[in-house]
Amino acid sequence: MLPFSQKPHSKFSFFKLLFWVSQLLVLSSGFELDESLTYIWPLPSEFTSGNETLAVDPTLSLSVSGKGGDLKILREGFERYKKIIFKHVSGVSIFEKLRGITSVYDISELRIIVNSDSEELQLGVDESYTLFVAKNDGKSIVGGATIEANTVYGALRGLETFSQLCAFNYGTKSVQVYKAPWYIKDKPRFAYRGLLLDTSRHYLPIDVIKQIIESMSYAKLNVLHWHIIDEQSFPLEVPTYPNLWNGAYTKWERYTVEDASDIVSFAKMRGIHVMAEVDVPGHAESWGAGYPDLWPSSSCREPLDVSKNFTFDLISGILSDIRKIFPFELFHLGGDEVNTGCWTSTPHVKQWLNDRNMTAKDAYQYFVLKAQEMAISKGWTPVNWEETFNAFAANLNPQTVVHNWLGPGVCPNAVAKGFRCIFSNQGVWYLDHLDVPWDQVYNAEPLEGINNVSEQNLVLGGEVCMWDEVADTSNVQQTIWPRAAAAAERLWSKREAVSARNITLTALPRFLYFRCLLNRRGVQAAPVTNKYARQPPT
Ligand code: CP6
Repeated sequence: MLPFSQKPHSKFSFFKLLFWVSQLLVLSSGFELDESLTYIWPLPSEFTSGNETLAVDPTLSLSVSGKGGDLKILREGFERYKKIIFKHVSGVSIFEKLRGITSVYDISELRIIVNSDSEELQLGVDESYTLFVAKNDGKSIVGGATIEANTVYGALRGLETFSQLCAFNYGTKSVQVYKAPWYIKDKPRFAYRGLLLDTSRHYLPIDVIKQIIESMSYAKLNVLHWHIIDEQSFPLEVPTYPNLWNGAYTKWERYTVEDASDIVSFAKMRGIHVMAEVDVPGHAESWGAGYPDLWPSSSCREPLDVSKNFTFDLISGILSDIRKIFPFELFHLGGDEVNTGCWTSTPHVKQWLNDRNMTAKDAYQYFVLKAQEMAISKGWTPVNWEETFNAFAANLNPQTVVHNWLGPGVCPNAVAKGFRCIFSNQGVWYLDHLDVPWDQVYNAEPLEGINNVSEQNLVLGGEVCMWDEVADTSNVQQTIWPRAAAAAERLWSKREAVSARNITLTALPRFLYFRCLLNRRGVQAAPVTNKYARQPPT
């Protein structure tokens, strides 16, 4: 007797039966994750879910309404997310096979309502949204998927969340939403959720910066702090001072004005601000490659020469040129790690200080305040590393945003004095510190030590820092991810939700899932190294 499969024209095939039984098993088992958890990263502020599984049509269409419904940012955002959601759909799914017999998809349309037609992207822009995903029973109007947001940027956050609900089922070869119906009402905890990228220690090509921006949007990070230039290289074109980018490593490792503008508009399409940094007066040795007069002397090349008018003319020229590139209201003027010993040991600078009866510290303050005035006169709000606050808080312009890095202490002091603050404690949020495990990143709390609500409101948020001495194109994404995502949830989600006692149970499985999501989307996120998170001290 021939085995089943070799029987000619057999109607009944054992293997066909096996196939359909396996499909049934796949459909019924569906979920291998802990169903008590919500696999959305960062966790939304309010949500409810159910226990239905819905199938999403790979020809998903967009229907828009509201004043902002026709914005390009929304339409392009939808197309991007459609590619992400259906990335792994190829060949014929079980639903495709059934199509024609009956309407097999539960969700064929995504409705997006955007109330405002403003594309203005400034700090504190409304990023809230609601997302509703339910079975369309054909009668009621609530079925299907609906995002409602006040701004197009809220809609983008809603699209990200929707894309995370859409899981590819490798059994049915289709995209499904588990645990429907979903009702999500979400908004960020902090307005400023940053990532610093340093392009001076290693040059990063434009497309790599774009990939990083794209991946930031997956974690709902919203500020790229672009530390463009530093002592090692000056890769940016400044038309008014065309020799400055002689300080680039090579002429290939440079950003034209057009490149920089391209990055800013790419980020804007994803609801991401770009805050540029021109770090003065320290960290500026590379400026002198084009204009050696900026160096106090050839043996002592930074900080920039405080005694020359040329130094300030040049800074003013840089700021005027790049004001056209960077519309974000915050602008970073650095001010960290200033070795004033170079000034006092250089005769002509020493003379200049003596003539004015100034100490080296006075000169540091003079320099920082002068740079601040320039930034303010060009319509920017200045941000400075915390050393400026630590050295002369009383004289710092009250608009200044203090950027913490030297340990956890400065934000409580800064907000008590009425300054706004950004948290970046190097012990936990410096990504170049490869030995810091994910749970320490996760447990870092920007409002630690700040109990008064009006003072808490002065903390704009926080930022993880990717100093690139240790990274270039070959490993930058692996170094940023997944740990930047731990900070991203801390900055987006409610404090109660991220402060659970046992994050091994509440956050780790979700974090592992998000890391895998990054990998599926083509982001080379590194493994989570300590899966067995330590608990916060009792
Ligand atoms: N470059 C600049 C850096 C750092 C800072 N500013 C830095 C300092 C210490 C560590 C990591 C980075 N490389 N411009 C400090 C704000 Cl551990």
